[in-house]
Amino acid sequence: MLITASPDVKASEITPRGVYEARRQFLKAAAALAFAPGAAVARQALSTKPGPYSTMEKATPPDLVMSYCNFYEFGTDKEDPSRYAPKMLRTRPWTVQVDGAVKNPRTFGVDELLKLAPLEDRVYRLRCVEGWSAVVPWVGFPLAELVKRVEPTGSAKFVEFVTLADPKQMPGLRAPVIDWPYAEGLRLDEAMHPLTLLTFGMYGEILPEQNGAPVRVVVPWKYGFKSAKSLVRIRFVERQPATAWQKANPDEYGFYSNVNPERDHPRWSQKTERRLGTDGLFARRRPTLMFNGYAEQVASLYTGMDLMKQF
Ligand SMILES: Nc1nc2c(c(=O)[nH]1)N[C@H]1C(S)=C(S)[C@@H](COP(=O)(O)O)O[C@H]1N2
Ligand SMILES: [Mo]
Repeated sequence: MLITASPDVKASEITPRGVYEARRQFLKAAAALAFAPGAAVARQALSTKPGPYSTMEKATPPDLVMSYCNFYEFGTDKEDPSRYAPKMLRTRPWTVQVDGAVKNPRTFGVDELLKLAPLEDRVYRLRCVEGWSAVVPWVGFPLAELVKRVEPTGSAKFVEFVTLADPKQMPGLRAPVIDWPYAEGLRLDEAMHPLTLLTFGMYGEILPEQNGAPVRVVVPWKYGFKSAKSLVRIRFVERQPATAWQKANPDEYGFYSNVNPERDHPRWSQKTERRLGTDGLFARRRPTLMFNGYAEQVASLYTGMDLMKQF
């Protein structure tokens, strides 16, 4: 089904060196984390081309990205997703319903979706509201490629992302921390921005279950929680959709959630971060950049907005 390495270009030639090394560690880490005996260890390689906007920073070791996760459907501890998702989440068959205010509503099989546009390597920073950050080589294509094909109508102003909520596969749903399903949203222009990635893999392989298999979004200039995992529906709507964390705690989590070091979370400062793997658990923290370092690309989306109020 999935294609292996492209014949003409070697990964080592197109990928920052640190990322290439991290890729080689990926299979080893996948094997170490495979929990149930007989669980699929080898992950499928994805054929990619280098994408624009990649940071040249060193990629976070994949075993950390795969084991220190937020995916509340599998529990609230950072280790819960890697403990439960690989053996509980079934990622095939899988469909994603794309509907709402569009001319061509459609339900895609995930393998069909994956072939909609050429896959790219995008090395992005991810910044979690809890203060940690990571550098991850994601594999996907701009969400705009999908948006163009379904043709939003004039009344489409926002995009809602709805993720799987199946109590049979997701033990975390027993806890009412979130009004399940986990849902997120973007303004249409944010969804169309070339940085917004519909993501199928990381480190050159298909996504591990705990990182949002089989398909998630990655929005690198916003806090990690905007990047919804294990999508089942993408809906175009007229009004700003309610989002999971905003519903749970509107004083702490706004709709925009742009990384903004000037705007403190009510319970902590957001001025600094700790890079997973590189900085060590108790090392000095590094300054957080406005829009997570992507200001040059995205600041113009927010001209005229007060980002302290619309956080
Ligand atoms: N469905 C779903 N998506 C989710 C979450 C979640 O709990 N459920 N957590 C979010 C948060 S808070 C973060 S920081 C990122 C973490 O992605 P990663 O574990 O792949 O690094 O996923 C986001 N997407
Ligand atoms: Mo997060």
